[in-house]
Amino acid sequence: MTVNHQPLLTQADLLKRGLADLQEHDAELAQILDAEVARQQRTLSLVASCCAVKPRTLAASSSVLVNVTAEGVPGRRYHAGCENVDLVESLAIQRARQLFGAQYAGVQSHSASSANYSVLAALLEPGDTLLGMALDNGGHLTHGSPVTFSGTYYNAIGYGTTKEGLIDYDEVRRLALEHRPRLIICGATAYSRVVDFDRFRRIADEAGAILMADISHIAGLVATGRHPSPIDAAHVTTTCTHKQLAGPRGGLILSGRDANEKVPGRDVTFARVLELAVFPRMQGAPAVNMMAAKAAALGYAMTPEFDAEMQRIRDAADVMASEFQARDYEVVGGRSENHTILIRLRANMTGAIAEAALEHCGIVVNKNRIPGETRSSFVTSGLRIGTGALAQRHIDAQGCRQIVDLLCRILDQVTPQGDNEFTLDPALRKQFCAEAEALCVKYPIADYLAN
Ligand code: DSN
Repeated sequence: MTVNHQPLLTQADLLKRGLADLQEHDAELAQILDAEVARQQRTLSLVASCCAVKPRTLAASSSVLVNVTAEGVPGRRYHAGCENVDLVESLAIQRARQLFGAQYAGVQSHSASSANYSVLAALLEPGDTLLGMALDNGGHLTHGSPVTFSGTYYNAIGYGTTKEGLIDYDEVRRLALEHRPRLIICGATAYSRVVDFDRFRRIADEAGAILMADISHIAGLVATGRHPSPIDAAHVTTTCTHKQLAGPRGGLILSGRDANEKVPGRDVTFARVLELAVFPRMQGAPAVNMMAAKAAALGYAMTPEFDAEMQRIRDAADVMASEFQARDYEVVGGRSENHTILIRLRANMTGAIAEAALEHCGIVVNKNRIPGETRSSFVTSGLRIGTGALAQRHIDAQGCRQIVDLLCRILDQVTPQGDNEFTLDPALRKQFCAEAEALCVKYPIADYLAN
């Protein structure tokens, strides 16, 4: 029998065909996706948890690996047909270990929240005590908030910040010795100063607790040495891959010097517990295409270009914090030592109004609660500003000053009507939009996306 061999399709063929098919057969969806591409180029994102993925990462996340079911880990799968999947996952693991200097890396978690869930579920029994940073003070939902598993399955105790907005390490120690938590979480989503991981470890050791660090917001600064690393200080470190690492939506679980130590009270190492924590305990088959995208992002994170981007994040945060202070805004914590600037808004301005008014003018920020907060998390009295996406636009000091100036001028012209409503002269709004768009043109994201 003669077999008529068709040329095999390549990844590039499929991606090109997919884009063309989407335009031709699903114009409704294609238009929404194109509108989002335009929005991301035409608005200034100051969202602390956002940045843009490189096209190579986007392509890897759209790869045919999405078709493969691959429960298990490289070399030990419950499914056949995994030879390329094994290579992809091994590459992502190797790059994660290298980038962070970790002995153990797990790359299957669908997000940092699910990574946190996996770690807690594997190391704690329901009802055990957990000590984490309170959400109101800059922690994360999964660090003990009662609206998540972490605050309902466990006896969650929250630590906070001083009135100046700094982590109150004395309070952390006092609470740790009083409540003897099985696990302490350090790391934050709205905290602009360095986290002293070594001090947390000393407190954890004194209290007989396991230490978990969640570096989702600062992973790029940690990877490039611009923030102390928790990898050897904490027993376990988690991070998402989609903030500073510019990767896909996903999570990593890492461990350093404790990886091959036994979990206190158990005859099993941290590395083995962490591996089983994700599959089969928490997840089934991993999103293999996302593991490929993680590998792509981690590869980029080892380049001089990424290193320079992380320096721009720091430089921009310093300039912007000073500019806000020069305009008499309080910067919570006194200054920024990472990518975040948390500002206290003026008395009658709420975070909800500021966020909405700025978005109307082409600037995207987050409302955020601040120390001593009296308003709800839907209203708030603060704004959280991040410099990650600006760094990808190759922002310089002059651009940072112009953005703070524009942002403050907009807020000065907004008249709040209660907690959520406001008025802003339409002519002024049009002018502000034009200024924001001009800054997007002056600092285009296209150069970052060029390769
Ligand atoms: N953790 C949330 C944030 O910091 O914005 C979402 O990633």
